[in-house]
Amino acid sequence: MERTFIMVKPDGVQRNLVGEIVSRFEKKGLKLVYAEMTQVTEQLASEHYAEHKDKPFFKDLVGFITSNPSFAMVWEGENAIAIGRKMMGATNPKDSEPGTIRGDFGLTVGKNVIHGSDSQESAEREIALFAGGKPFVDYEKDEDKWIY
Ligand code: RTP
Ligand code: MG
Repeated sequence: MERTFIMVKPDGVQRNLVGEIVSRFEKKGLKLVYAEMTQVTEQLASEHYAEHKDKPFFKDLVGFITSNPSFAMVWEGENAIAIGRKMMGATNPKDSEPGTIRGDFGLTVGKNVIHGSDSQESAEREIALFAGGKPFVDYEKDEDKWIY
């Protein structure tokens, strides 16, 4: 089963959106296998966003993501990566569709509430970065037979 790394960014935590976001993923039918309230360090942020290290917004991005705690999660399910990205909506909330998390709760690209892996490769890398060596909970859900 596919796994994706999803993280409520500091603005989402401060704005009390953790429960709403967890609820949306639960209701979609994905399964939570890891969750942790975490203070992202500068080193972890720089590794996580390494693909953007030469972009003009990199310093602000790292500053923002390390400014306050985030809520890191791993969700499991069929096509979890692509579905997570759809649920988040476009990077810039001005382009995110209503009904998506960024579309419903974001206004600016610098504070866009949520992160989600964008490919299989990113998901594996990000899960290892944030949750490597941490305990994952492997469990069955009865409702899965009504989802699959
Ligand atoms: P994320 O990695 O956080 O899930 O976001 P994403 O894939 O939708 O977008 P990405 O291109 O990976 O950009 C990472 C984050 O950098 C910030 N950003 N700021 N000022 C700007 O023009 C700009 N562009 C991107 C956003 O917070 C974006 O989520
Ligand atoms: Mg990205």
